[in-house]
Amino acid sequence: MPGYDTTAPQEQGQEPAPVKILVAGGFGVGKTTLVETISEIEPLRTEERLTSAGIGVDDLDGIESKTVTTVAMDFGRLTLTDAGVVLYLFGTPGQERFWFMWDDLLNGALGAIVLVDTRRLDRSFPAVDFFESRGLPFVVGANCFHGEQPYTAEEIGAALHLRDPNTPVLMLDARSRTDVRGSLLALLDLLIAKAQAPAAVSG
Ligand SMILES: Nc1nc2c(ncn2[C@@H]2O[C@H](COP(=O)(O)OP(=O)(O)O)[C@@H](O)[C@H]2O)c(=O)[nH]1
Ligand SMILES: [Mg+2]
Repeated sequence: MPGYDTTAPQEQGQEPAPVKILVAGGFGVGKTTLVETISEIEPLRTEERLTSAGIGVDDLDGIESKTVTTVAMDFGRLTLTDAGVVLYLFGTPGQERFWFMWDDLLNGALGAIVLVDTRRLDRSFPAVDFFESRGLPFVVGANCFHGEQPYTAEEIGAALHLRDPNTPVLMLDARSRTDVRGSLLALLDLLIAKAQAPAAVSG
């Protein structure tokens, strides 16, 4: 398939373990941007131009210059050689009309990153609720849209009513490779910590 990177060295003959990660959050929080920023393959995306057909369905209130929307999902890949894993990133569709896909997307996923825009935090509540109810570990990425974030991680966590107060809340710019990589590594750390923790409390 054109665009696929076949040059990644597999030293020691050790195949990196595939890890499925979901990238979720409300409409316009930066999911497509995040997958594009970090993917080592040309990200697959299914986008359509927002048209009058989306009025009332896609709530554009306060979202500047957004003219395309992800219809189904974004897909990207990132090999983390040191960690011995290859991440498969699935950007979930933000709009409520695609909720029926979420259970399928959850299939085989080990963790998620929930992006939030603190100017419109409510748009990411459904993603938080969904992962908490399904028990999927996640980190929160607070997208700093104007280069700054007026709230602290603690304030954002409290405003999101995170069930697990130890859920990492990270400040990031979805356009920054360093930031996105850092948030994915934080998620991996969380997954490893959960895997090593003695039998987790179940609700
Ligand atoms: N300033 C800034 N703009 C961003 C950031 N992330 C995304 N954007 C912009 O916000 C808009 C929505 O992002 P998009 O990735 O399409 O959101 P999605 O609906 O969650 O996929 C786009 O115009 C992006 O260029 C960010 O971290 N900082
Ligand atoms: Mg998108």
